This record gives sequence, C-alpha cells and structure tokens, in this order.
Amino acid sequence: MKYSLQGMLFALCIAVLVCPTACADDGYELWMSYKKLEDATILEEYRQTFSSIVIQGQSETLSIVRKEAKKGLDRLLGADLPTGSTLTKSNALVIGASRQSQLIQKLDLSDELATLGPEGFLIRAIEIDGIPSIVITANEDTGLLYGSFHLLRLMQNGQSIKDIDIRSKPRIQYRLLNHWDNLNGSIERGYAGKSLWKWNELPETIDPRYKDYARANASIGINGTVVNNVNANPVILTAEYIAKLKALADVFRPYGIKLFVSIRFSSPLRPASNKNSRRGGIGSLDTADPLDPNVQEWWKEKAKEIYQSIPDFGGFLVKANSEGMPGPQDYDRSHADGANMLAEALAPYSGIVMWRAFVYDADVDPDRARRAYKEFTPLDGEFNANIFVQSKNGPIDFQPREPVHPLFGAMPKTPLMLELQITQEYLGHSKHLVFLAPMWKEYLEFDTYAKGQGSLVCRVVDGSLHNYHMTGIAGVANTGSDRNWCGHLFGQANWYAFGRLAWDHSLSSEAIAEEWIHMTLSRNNDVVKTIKSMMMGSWEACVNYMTPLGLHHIMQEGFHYGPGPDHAQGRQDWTSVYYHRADSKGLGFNRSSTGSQATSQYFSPNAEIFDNLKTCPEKYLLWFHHVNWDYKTESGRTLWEELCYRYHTGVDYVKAMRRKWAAIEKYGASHAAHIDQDIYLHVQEKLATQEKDAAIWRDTCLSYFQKFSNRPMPEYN
Ligand code: GCV
Repeated sequence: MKYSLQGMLFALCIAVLVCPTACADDGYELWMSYKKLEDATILEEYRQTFSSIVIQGQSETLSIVRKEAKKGLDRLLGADLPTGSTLTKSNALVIGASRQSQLIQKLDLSDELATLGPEGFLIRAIEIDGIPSIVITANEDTGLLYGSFHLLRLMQNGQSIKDIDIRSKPRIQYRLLNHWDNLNGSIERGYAGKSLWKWNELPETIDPRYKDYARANASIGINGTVVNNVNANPVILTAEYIAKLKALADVFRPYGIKLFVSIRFSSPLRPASNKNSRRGGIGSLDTADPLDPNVQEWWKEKAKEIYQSIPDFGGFLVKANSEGMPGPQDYDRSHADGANMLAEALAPYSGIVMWRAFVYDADVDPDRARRAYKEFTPLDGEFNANIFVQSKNGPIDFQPREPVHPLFGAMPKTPLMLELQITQEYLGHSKHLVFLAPMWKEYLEFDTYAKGQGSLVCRVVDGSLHNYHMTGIAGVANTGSDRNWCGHLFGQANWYAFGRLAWDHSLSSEAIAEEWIHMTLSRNNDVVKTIKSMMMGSWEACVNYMTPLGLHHIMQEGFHYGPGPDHAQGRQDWTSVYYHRADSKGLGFNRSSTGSQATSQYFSPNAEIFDNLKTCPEKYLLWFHHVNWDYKTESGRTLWEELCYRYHTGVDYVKAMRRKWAAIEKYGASHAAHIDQDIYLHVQEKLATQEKDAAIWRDTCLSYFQKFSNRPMPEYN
C-alpha cells in the first residue's frame, strides 16, 4: 500500500471539514442551508444589527433555539457570533420568554403576549437598557422556536429588519403531517424511498434523521405527526411498538411536535389468521363493537398504557369502513358511535380522535361523489367534543382538480379537519414538478356560501365560520429516506407550502414560492423570477395534460401515474369509464339535477351555478355534466377541440419549463446566484421525464377519446 492509514484519515478529516461549503448540494438541508448572503447592503445591515446572541432560560427547546440561531446567523453573515445569557455587547439578538428572562420581563410585553397563545411569537426591534436589540419573545418556548425560524426566514429572503415589528400566531391549532408509512418500511403512495422510521432499530437506536425531520417541521410550524398508515396495522398498539413510539415522541417533543397514530378499529380482536387481512387485531376479544363494555374497556386500558409512556400523546387517526378497513358499521353502529368510544378513552388525557370521512360504500349512492356527504351530515352534532371529522379536499380522492368537498360548511356542529395530499399520488409522483400551493389556495378560498357570501373553506377550517372549539389541517406527507427527502427537489416546496399555509392560509402562493426559492435555490432576481414562473403554472399544466375540464380518475389502475382512460375492469368506482362516461354523444359524468344530483349537495348559489351547463365553471364542466362533443366552450372551440387544446397546452407548459430551466444553467456553481450543478442536473432530468410522460398522457387520452368523438384531431404547431 502506498498510502498510510494516518494519511488517509487526515485526508478524510480535511474532506469532512471542507464539505459543508465545497461539497455538492444534495438537497438534504431543505430550505435551511442558510447560504451566506450575497447582497452587500443587506449583509451590512444585518452585521450592524447582530453582534451577539443572548438567550436567557434553560430547556431542551431553548437549546435547539440557541443552536439554530447561531447556525443561521453565522452562516448567513459569514460570522462567528458569541452566544451568552447577558447583554454585554451592543446590537444583540435577544431571545427569551418573560418566565425565564429578566431582559424580556423589563419590556413589559405581557398585554401583547396575552393575545398570542401558546405558539405565537413577537419579534421587535427595541432598546433594552439603551442597547439596540432585536427581541424574539413568546409565551412558551415553542413560540420562541417558531419566532427564531421566522426571523431566519426573513433574513434568508433578504428583508430589512431594522424596524421589525411582527406578531404572529397560527390560524389553525392542529397542523399535522399524516404519514402513510407501513411498519415494514414501505410507504403507501410514497415516492421518495423507504419510511423514515426504522422500526426494527427503535427504540434503542435513534436515527439522527428523526431530529432533522422534526427540525424541518418546526421551521414551518407543523406541530404534530401521525407516523403510520391509515390502513393501519394493529401491531402499532402492542407494548413493543409503544416503546418505539415513545422513543420517537421524545425526539419530537422539544420541537413542539406531538405524536399521533393511526389505529385499526378492530384492534381488540384476536389476530387474523391471514396476515394480509385488514380485519384482525392484537387482543383476545371476539368483537370490536363500540357499544360492548369489554371493547370500551379494552380501549381505555390501551389509552392508559400509551399515556403512561407518552404523556403528551396526541391521539388517534381512524380510517373505518373504508376500502376494506373494519369499523363500527360492521356491528350496525354509526361512525359517531365508533368515534365516541375512542374519544372517551382518550378524553381523560386530552387526546383527540381524527375520524376520516373518506368513505364510499356503493350501497349508499350510485355516485361515489355523493356518498360521504350522505353518511356524515346526518351525524352532525353527534360527535364528542374531542373529535374531528377529517375530510379530503374533494369528494372523490385527491384528483388533479376536484370541486370542493360538499361536507365543508355542511357540518356546523362538528369540527372538520381538512386533509390535503402533499405526496403526488395523482399528480405525477415525485417525477413531475407540480407546485401545489395554488391548488390548495383554490380550495381554501372557495366560497361554500354555507352562511352566505364569504363562507370560505379556510373559514370553516380555521373555525371562524362555525365557531369550532378546535381546528385542524393535515397533509399526507411526501417524505422518505431519499437523501433529498421528497424524491423531487421541487417536492420540498410542497412540504414547505403546506406548513406555511397551515400556519397562515392567507399567504399567497407567489409569496410562498418566492420564499422557498430564496431559501433553497437562489437569491438572484432573474433566477427567482424564472423559477417562480415555472412553479406558478405547473399545477394547472398538470391538470391540463392529465384531466382537463373536470375529467377525473382516469389514471392507470392502482399505480395512479400514467393514463388509463380505458380501464373498465373490477370494482366499478375504481374504473375510468365510470368517471368519464365517454360515448358517441359526448363526455363527462352527469351530476346535475338530470343526473346523480350531486350538485344539490352544495349551498345556493353554488348548487344552481354548478347545475347549469351554461354557468358551471369550465374547470368542473365534465365533473358535473355529460357534454356534447360539439358543445361550444367559452373559447368558441367545441368541447372536442377544447379538450385537444387543453391537453396540448399542458404539454407545452412542460416544454416551456424545460426551456426556462435550461436558461438558468448559466448560473452554475461558480456564479453568485449559485444553483448547484447536481441540483441543476437532477431537475433537468426530472423535467425531461415529465415532458415525455405528459406527452404520453396527451396522446393516450386524445386517441382514446377520439374513438368516441369521431372528430379529427386539430393541428397544433
Ligand atoms: C391510504 C386512496 C389511495 C389509497 C389511500 C386511500 C385513503 O384510495 O389510493 O392509497 O389509502 O385513498 O386515503 O385512505
């Protein structure tokens, strides 16, 4: 051997030391790489503003705050700021809660803090003992953590903080990720590798990534996580797994994140003989009837056991009587009976139940879109106080675009938790660049008219419309073991956007996109503008090349990636033909008053607007109507021509995204704008796949529908 072991070790150490700045960016740091600011003016302002970091108080959360503030400021400023607990130098960043900080006590901010709740924060430029300071304060340490991340976000965005004066608190109380992670490490609808949770290593081994995950969530205000799939394995509630859950909860706690689990309703039953069955349990009972005292006792004992290990355990998420999962209806009991039994077991510990409304039993109604509404609205008022009914944004299933679920606004006595999907099950998996904030805003800003004009979905969800006593929003996670967390680098933007909107749904998609780009990719104006322009139209483009004009559920069966408009086998409401109903006359599902009458589930005037072909927004046309091929659309084109046009427009948008991305290649690693070469190539490759597969969508769907329309394909350049 030519090289000594010592020499090799030395080289390795050097590489490790140099790496944080010189190594290629692999996306691991998400929006928190805190790259040094390039703008000399703002850099100077920040350097003048901060010469030390002063934090008074002790807690695990405060240690995290200290580390984050130092890391962030040092990296952004290219400095090495002293940290301490006394204000000796001028111009400090002072962080603390008056409970533990004399410096904060002196400021007498109690009146203002009284309005901020347990998670809100205040950031203000203010003098303390004549020393100009930037103060971050809150009622609880979690608020200090959120405030610190917010300040760092503003600085990453190059905003002046000279006269900063911000008070912020979340509009929604429960802001949760839902992981559809299985105990064997796979993820249902996961496209970024395996599950982050290494169940076989827990509780002894704590993967460092658990902390990084919690930190990322805290940075965007997410305060809870449901760690396992709603298609739940009952084993999650065994003593062995409770010990593992406790280990995770201990990691998450200082980041303000509560742990929740999905449970299987039949858990009290004996294990099923078939391991793949969705029916068995982990107990020894022969019923899971929610009105049976033994079953009730079983759940009470289980709750007690969980809370002995995890005193701040959040509660249960339940998928019941849906897609083969067991539930109270197996015993002729209602959803409310089932949810109330679990809620009673959790109530002594302040735990909650999130009972999913994703049910679509064919016996309820021939139209799948009408089923959940019909099952749940009669139960309004029958759920215990610590229960959410959790509903997806639309009445079918996270389609590229759906009208809002008619349940929103229709359950004034039951807190509704909105379930969004961050993972792109029906939106190109982690292969397509699709920025989802504009879609989520479309739902949040939809006017239900439940209590007249202005009854927006966001007001249902934040509780202001019906005075809900608790409020919640959940996002089905897109994270996995891939080094960059989300598979596609731009998938990170959706995780980020979900957290930001959960905190404040009034933020615009543009503002969120801009923040994320600045923090993740570049602060160069041209680059930011270009990338933002790619992101902003990417969802509409995806709708166009997959399911324009209100089409839905025409994906490849099961896999849900490519097109499968001809799928006609098996369960009817899983086939494509059930949804598009193409025939020689036209296309679309008649849900109007002459059809399934799904339009009648909406409040007036939405019901009438959707019901009338002439007033129905074109984005929902084929959702609510069966439309003749020669029907004249708003553009003057016939339905057939418009359909062709939309499919082409979608693909053209992806082509344009590729061109735009190519145009920023000049901003390589050597340029101040600094798009890392590896990131550049990663996105370039993904966009090439997206263009190819978008064209497959267009060509497959158009040639399939042409067989029914019998009209020529218009020419496009
Ligand atoms: C977790 C759809 C998805 C399923 C998912 C289900 C649900 O049907 O395809 O993978 O199951 O929704 O939300 O429960």
